[in-house]
Amino acid sequence: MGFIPGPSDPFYELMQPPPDETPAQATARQKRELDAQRVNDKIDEDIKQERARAKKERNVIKLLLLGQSESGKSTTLKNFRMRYTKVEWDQERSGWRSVVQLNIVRSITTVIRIVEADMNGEAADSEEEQLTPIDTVKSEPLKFTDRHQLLMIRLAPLLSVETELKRRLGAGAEHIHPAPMSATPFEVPQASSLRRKKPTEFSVRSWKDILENNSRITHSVEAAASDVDLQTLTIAGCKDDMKALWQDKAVQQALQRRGIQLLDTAGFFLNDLDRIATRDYAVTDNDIVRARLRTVGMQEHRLSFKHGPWDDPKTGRPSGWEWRIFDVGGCRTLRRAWLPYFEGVNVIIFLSPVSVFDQRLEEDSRVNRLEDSIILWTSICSSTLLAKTQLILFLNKCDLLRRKLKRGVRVNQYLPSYGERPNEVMAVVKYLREKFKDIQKQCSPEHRSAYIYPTTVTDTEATAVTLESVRDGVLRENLAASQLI
Ligand SMILES: Nc1nc2c(ncn2[C@@H]2O[C@H](COP(=O)(O)OP(=O)(O)OP(=O)(O)O)[C@@H](O)[C@H]2O)c(=O)[nH]1
Ligand SMILES: [Mg+2]
Repeated sequence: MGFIPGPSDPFYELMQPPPDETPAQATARQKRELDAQRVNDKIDEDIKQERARAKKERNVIKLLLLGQSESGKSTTLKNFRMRYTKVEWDQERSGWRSVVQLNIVRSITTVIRIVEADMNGEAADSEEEQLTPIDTVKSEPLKFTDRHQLLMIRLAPLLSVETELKRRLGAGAEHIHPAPMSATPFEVPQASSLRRKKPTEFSVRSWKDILENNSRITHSVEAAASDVDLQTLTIAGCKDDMKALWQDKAVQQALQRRGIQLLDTAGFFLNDLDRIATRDYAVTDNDIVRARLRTVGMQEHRLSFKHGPWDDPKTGRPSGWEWRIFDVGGCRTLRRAWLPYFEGVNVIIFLSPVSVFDQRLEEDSRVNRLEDSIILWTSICSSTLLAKTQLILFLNKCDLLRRKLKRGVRVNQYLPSYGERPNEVMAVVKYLREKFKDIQKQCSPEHRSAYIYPTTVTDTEATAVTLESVRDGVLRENLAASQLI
């Protein structure tokens, strides 16, 4: 309702119609006034809605997970979900079975590819992205026998298993094998058809969707036939041969001389074959956290925390916080897609793996992974769009750093600025912590503090403690910010 001045008000005169107004002019004036009133009402309504939205959104925290590919973004998201959305987590559990199985098959095909390359005398160069020089057993001929050949022929059915698992997992599957879909797992293709260049990694647009589908399929198959699916049967049937190949001395040597540390690669489960390559394999929390499924799309997950700072105006009860966590693909070609999510983001957790100082990017083998991570961090800290965003840094994969240093890899060989500092985990983490902190201080457009955690996000117990601390820190900062609204 607009302001209507009375006769004593100075505006009263101004608001009176002209004394010589004709009836047509009066109608036109009234229409004009009505239109103006409608516009006013619309503006008032918009303002009201914007205020209500801002008030509602006071309880929403937008958190973006960033970092290069394989830095551990999705694994961090899994930790959040395992801890704070247990019901959904359990619902998706059976869907992860195919992912773990696919990870196993992928590891075995990698082993076979290496062995066959060695049998054929192919050069042992640039197989993997490791920069670690290939030294020790370079010139010794490896002793591969008919037994190895036989093992590989017996493992050939895994080819069809891989195709079928990818088909089941759905969109994004890269059909790198020429094996026809109709081939049953028991038809034995030539072992040499397993030989090929390093395959592109299987990826999906959103693992949330495919897991929902996949767990439905798994459930319905189980319910309908109360039987085990063909892929699980084939994998179980190949268990002993997979173990024999993986544990073989000549195979281990072949991997070693190509600088391949399969144990440290994403989605490694070959040491768990006894438990996983079985008909009744039950997926554990730890398996889910370790399973590798590359992200190419954006995934949004929502968590709610019961206790928020505001009372719900309807019930009078405290209304909780809602966290919207966005997980994106970290591969170089996908990074342009990050930009739209910078708008209004409250928190960024940036993951930088500390164990990658001797590795190159898979998507560009000229670029050192640690260097790439530092460049990314610098641009995030410098972004004016993110000037008010709280930055949290996870110096991740501390366990892999420990293993690498134990193997005798020297940091200063790849990072000359590391100098003569001790070649130990604590010292490396401290050095990198200072480096990232300095960049953050120098490049941030506004003053902000750095929250830095050394992490191993596959260690769910330790990560739970970190997440509690992150949660409290984020809530504290955002409470202060939202009180200003
Ligand atoms: N050993 C070890 N493995 C880790 C750690 N963090 C992540 N991983 C593993 O590394 C692999 C890659 O992790 P993801 O979380 O999928 O990486 P991402 O950053 O989401 O990668 P993209 O989706 O390609 O951007 C997975 O198999 C994880 O289990 C860690 O701290 N230690
Ligand atoms: Mg991911």
